[in-house]
Amino acid sequence: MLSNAQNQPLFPSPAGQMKKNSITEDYTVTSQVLGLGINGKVLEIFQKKTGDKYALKMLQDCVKARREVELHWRASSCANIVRIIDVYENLYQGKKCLLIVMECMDGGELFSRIQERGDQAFTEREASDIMKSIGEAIQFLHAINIAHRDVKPENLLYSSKRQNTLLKLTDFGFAKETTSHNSLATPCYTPYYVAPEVLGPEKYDKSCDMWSLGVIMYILLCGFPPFYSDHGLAISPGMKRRIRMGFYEFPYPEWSDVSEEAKELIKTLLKTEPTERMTITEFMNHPWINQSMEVPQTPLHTSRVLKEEKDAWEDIKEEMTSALATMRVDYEQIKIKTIEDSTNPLLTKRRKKTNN
Ligand code: I85
Repeated sequence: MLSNAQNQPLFPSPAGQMKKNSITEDYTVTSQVLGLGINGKVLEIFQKKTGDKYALKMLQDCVKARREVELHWRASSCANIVRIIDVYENLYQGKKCLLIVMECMDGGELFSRIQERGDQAFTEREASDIMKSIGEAIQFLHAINIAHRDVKPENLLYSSKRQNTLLKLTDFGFAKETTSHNSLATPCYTPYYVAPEVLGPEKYDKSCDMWSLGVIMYILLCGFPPFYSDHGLAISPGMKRRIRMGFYEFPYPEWSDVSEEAKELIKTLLKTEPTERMTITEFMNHPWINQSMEVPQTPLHTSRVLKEEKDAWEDIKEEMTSALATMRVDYEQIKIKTIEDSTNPLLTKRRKKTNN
């Protein structure tokens, strides 16, 4: 079969097969809402055969929903990504729906866990372990050329299996394939001569995930985000400016005892210029990540700050959501710019041809 450099088929068939029978034959669907996403709610359901609990995400069938299912399905074999069990294509209230059955993550969101901790302080080494788990998910995705583009606190959920609690990434609603199929599949040019900009600006989409890693790592180490708005508006002009200019600090007293290594790592993740930002491979090879046993067990202020700032948390989450939305749009525009500004000979030749 034809395949690209990553050995993925060029005409991918869905990673799994959608079921056409009614979901209610196999599962008891409850009205218990586990979470509310922007494009659908997540309900608690039980498999009839086993009585086991699962999570159900309901989406109205459309191109976007199909892309979400397809990309999530491909990513589903990663241990740090919420696993898809089944997908149903059903008619619900006269509308075609895609019903995603997922493993049920019943350990709650990442920062709720840290906030609810007792006296035992959350440490820098624990933060390193958490960042490694999230990194594993991103590494898996980037290796198969998927950018998640919505890595944020509410999409990081814990499973609460007695022995091994695992942190997993969910929601592929904004995920994007970073390889343009047509460029390699269409035999217009010998691949050796293809300029990087012709293959598409995959760097920008992936770098969005790296920025998210930087923000999450920052919050893990102190309990508040690096950028926040001045008047509690979801995203203010001032906040946008600070993000663009890369203005943030490591204030006293929360950051006083945090290692320089951790601060340096954050700085390379929060670089304003997306092309300068660290890649996932560099991140996973960084000593603060891959030698977490050497990371100091310094007690952090995180748990206390999260408790004290409980009321601000909803706003903080909203701010990260809008910052990511802005970034996705901005990177889309960089893409157009780089192609237009390109002086690559192949493109110039093409332009001359089309102008004639
Ligand atoms: N289990 N973003 C916030 C949830 N198991 N959750 C969100 N997009 C998704 C909800 C709104 C994420 O794709 C979401 C998606 C998928 C899930 C999901 C998947 C699997 C869960 C939107 C829970 C849960 C279950 C039991 C208990 C608890 C949580 O959310 C808790 F511990 F919190 F009480």
